[in-house]
Amino acid sequence: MPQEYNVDGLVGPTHNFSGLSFGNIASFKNAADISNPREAALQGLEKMKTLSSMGYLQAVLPPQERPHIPTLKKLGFSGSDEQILKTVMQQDPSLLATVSSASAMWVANAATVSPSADTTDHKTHFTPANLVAMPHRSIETATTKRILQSIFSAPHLFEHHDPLPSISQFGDEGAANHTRFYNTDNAAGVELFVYGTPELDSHAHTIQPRKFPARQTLRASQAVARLHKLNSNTAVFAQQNPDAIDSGVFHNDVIAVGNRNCLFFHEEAFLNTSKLMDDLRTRIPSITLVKVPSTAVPLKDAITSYLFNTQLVNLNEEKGTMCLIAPMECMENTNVKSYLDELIQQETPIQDVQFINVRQSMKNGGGPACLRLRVPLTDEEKQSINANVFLTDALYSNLKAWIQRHYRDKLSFTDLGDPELLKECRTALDELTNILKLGSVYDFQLS
Ligand code: SUG
Repeated sequence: MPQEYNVDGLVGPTHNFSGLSFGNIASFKNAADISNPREAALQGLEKMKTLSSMGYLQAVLPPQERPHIPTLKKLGFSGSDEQILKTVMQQDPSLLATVSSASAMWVANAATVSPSADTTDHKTHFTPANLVAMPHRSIETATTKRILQSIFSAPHLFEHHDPLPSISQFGDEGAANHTRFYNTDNAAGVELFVYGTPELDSHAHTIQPRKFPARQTLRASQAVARLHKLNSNTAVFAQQNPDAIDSGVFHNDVIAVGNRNCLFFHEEAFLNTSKLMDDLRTRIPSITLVKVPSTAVPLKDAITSYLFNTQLVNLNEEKGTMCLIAPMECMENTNVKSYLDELIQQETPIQDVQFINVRQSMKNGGGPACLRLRVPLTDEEKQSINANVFLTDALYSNLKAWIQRHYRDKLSFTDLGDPELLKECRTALDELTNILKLGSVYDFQLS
């Protein structure tokens, strides 16, 4: 049986609120607020430390280089980095925000991962998400691939695919729309792929959201399942409820979370809930489906509190009990808090809730689950990894000191054009690749 690692994204030095994500309510609401990158990064690191102290296996993924000068060069800007920043700030300030986002922190969107237990070639497969729906996110993909390859480097154990073609019909948002279930008596799991639009034919009459974009397509989900060598027993597909997308559910992990043989979801999450339930029950007979009614938690409360962007983790492996790692915002929402108080008294696997503070990330629509990529690894796979990415007390202290050394405690839009910020970011990341033993993964290290 593979063991699941929570691999969290470290928040980058340019964490800011630019309102870049259409359809993500928090991102729009907090646009132009002044951010605190240092606090954001420390909150993320404390989350990792908390989970690790609770006994969960924890690792870390690095942030990316921002502002991303190579993207600006591709768009025709030239001169020194300083000149480019100045010109973009004058000519197209919103483009500067686009290339400066620290959005790579939400590593649930970094890639889809299928563990060796599920794949017919018994390798662990990675497909970096192309993130084509959002320009600021689409520039993460190439570096993400290099980082994943550098960490999971053994070719006989790990298969790294290219991102799907960068075309909206193949829009792929990675693990945020992917959940793996498994039975303790069977090493192979079942992988649920949730898509926002069928998009089988651009002229076909399909049920789609009308207001906000559906970021994941069925074609993309099917392609990832094919690349990962899953079959009809191990891959299940379901469509998101378009009305939920139009209410602000831009990824499925905003409205459902699964672990082992339990799916915790809102009743308005899926388009054809009963078919999905049947598909899952056929493949995982022991599955518990915890459906949260709108009468207990209206969709709006689920979205603002991020009740479902929680991490659902095993509490007692033998008993099959689980714990929800929830953002503080769930404690502060009356409907959600009373629902949770009742839930843990009920006969479901979910028997505990722990609240954590990731407010800086939440203000951009990224909760605890967005900040982590789940990577199940066998002992052999774990042993093959030389990068220093597994959280130990020493790595935690190193990363804390590194954040305190390099991160600003205030960032507004005008700071994004400051050439010093770019230098600070590169200096910090150069040091980080040494701490994490990653080699050269950033454009500024490769050019
Ligand atoms: O893609 N927010 C991210 C949040 C991603 C959350 N991830 C998951 N649900 N798995 C997004 O919308 C906002 C950036 C800004 O507005 O400055 C942003 O990119």
